[in-house]
Amino acid sequence: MKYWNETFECMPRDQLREVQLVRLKQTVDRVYAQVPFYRKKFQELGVGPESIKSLDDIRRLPFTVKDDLRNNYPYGLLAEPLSQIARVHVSSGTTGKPVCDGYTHNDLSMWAECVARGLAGIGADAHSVIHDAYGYGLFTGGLGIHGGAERMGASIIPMSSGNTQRQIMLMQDFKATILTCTPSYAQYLGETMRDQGIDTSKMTLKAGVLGAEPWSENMRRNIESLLNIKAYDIYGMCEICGPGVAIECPEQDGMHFWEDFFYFEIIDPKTGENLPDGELGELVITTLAKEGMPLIRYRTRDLTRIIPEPCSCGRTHRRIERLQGRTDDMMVIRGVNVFPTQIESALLETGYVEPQYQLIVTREGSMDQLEIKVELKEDFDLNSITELEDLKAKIAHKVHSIIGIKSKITLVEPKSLERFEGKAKRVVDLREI
Ligand code: DLL
Repeated sequence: MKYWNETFECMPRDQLREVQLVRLKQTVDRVYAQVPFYRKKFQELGVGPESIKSLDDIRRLPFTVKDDLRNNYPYGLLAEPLSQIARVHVSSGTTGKPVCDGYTHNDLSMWAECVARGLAGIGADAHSVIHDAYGYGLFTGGLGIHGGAERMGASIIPMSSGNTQRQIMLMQDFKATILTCTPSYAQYLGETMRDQGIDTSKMTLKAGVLGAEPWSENMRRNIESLLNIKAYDIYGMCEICGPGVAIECPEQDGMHFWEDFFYFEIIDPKTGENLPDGELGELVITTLAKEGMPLIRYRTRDLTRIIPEPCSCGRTHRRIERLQGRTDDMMVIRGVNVFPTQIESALLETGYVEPQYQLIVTREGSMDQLEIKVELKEDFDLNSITELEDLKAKIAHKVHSIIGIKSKITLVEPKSLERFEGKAKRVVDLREI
């Protein structure tokens, strides 16, 4: 099965844009009539449903930001009465009042369709056994993959996160063919299997559908070789619908976003101006078919670019490039913008270290300092202090060539840094600014 829904996945682009326009108008009508927050914002700008005559008119509408969701917590942005809301999810990693979303039955169905398209695209079918190790619960990962897997008729193992030993046992016993979890957890599962002498080439596992956090191309190669799988990137967020908003196809060259359900724009995060396809900026998403909590021009804070070229897989829906990070996890060190994924990529390129690292930023006087703690590869033999210093210098040089600033490299014992079952926490910023 190459496509789950060929009619929509391969729809000619002019038709797809017609579908988008019809749905955009419906969405604007819906929020104007049913969500006082939007009506007020639209009125302040002098726009309304009649303002939308073409897709470009979307630029006349106001942005929605995360604080709007927080200020209207928990149900203020719902466009349906609570009686129509089938499920509520919450975004991960937030402190204080969370960002949440309410989904109607139709929303859950649309979400399952997004995930089913993605799973079918990477080769899943009714014979697949999907080991779903994303957390189940308020986080959208576990239940999101679950809904899509059920929709497409695969066998699902609703494992959830945690208990690594049991994960490994059940993956083998139940003959899992697809693993779904965060990239950092896939890495950890792979390392643990390697340490236990498990020959992953004898396992049934073929693919991983990994996302929920930024990861580098080098990390992908590492996971692919550890687990003997093809690893695919999947993107999404609680406010839009969890995993499946965008996902890679077998080409592994960017994530298709489902344009019949979502309208993507890229803006300059500083000025809010729209950027043309191909340029890096902040992703802004408008939902086109959501009922429970439709969002207009939602600023995701995620940084990526839209790949304008068509994909050879045949899908007409455009792609976004692997995410670079979030505007809010970008570190500014000595005035230079640095993303953890850039450092990850540099570290792995050296070939000396494991993809297990921690970035510690401090300030001495007025000078920012970056320390990179990274685990040395287990089979690496160091015979003298000179060799150790030499190795650190080589790694620091590589990192410097990519991010343009000097760092202190601290090599730590294999397996000494904390491992994560969900999203990894790599940055410790100790600066008091
Ligand atoms: O992380 C939904 C998800 C679950 C996606 C499982 C993929 C797989 P939230 O907890 O609301 O939802 O966090 C959303 O995570 O804005 C991005 O910053 C980040 N993120 C999600 N997927 C990716 C990815 C889920 N593939 C936030 N690459 C988003 C990089 C990602 N960052």
